[in-house]
Amino acid sequence: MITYVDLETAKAAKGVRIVATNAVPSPWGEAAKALFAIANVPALCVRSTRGDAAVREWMQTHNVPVVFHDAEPPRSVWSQIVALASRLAGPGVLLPVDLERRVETIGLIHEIAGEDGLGWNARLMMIHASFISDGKRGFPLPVAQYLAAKYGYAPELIEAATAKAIAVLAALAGRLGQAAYFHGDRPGALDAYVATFLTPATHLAPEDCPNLAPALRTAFAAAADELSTHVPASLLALRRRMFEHHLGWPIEI
Ligand SMILES: N[C@@H](CCC(=O)N[C@@H](CS)C(=O)NCC(=O)O)C(=O)O
Repeated sequence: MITYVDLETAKAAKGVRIVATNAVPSPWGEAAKALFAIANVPALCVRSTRGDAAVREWMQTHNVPVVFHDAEPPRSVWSQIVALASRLAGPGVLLPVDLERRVETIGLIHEIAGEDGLGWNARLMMIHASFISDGKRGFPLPVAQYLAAKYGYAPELIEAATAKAIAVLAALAGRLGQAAYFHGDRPGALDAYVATFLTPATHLAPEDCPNLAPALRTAFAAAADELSTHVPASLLALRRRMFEHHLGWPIEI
């Protein structure tokens, strides 16, 4: 269960504390919340805004999510967060116990959440949409400029970025096949990442995520314009299953 708290409450608490943005259903942050939710590991969540110096100081890094556990150093990379959640969840809950299947699972999550993965390339597409429309589509221009400098934007990369995003979607559908979840009858880490990283690839109605900042709604819409027709039906069904049965709907940020 995810409980939203203020910064001081989170800092004073033990256990799992997540810092995540409240501006958008950022896939990285939503996936982190989803991991602890489906593992039934209680987690507190602090909503961060970009200019919040106190949260920034606690996070010790430049982007979100950040996950704290007891007095351990903060974790800010998806692989660290998955490893922590998996340890707290117990063997076989979030990641397969079998080594080869675990390697495959982590590899697929890397293709979703890692550098040059689905989320990374969808972000490049949202930045690009902004630049070629003078900020009318995609991110608001200042946000696009800020993100472009941080996350490897170059206009000549967009064609390949789009193709890579589509290839990851196809590979995931191939791996899922007809199954309800990637590893059987219960969701694991890969299901959490697929469900949450599909959010920018599918058109969101305002009521699907009421707190999504209106200026950023166009950003997600730009990625969905390019990707939504390439999301296989089986992945959309998995996403629906995850939100309906495990994560809650509408999306709370
Ligand atoms: N470090 C993260 C990646 C997180 C990430 O890309 N966060 C973006 C998602 S919104 C972010 O915080 N962007 C805003 C910023 O960079 O200020 C991971 O490896 O899991």
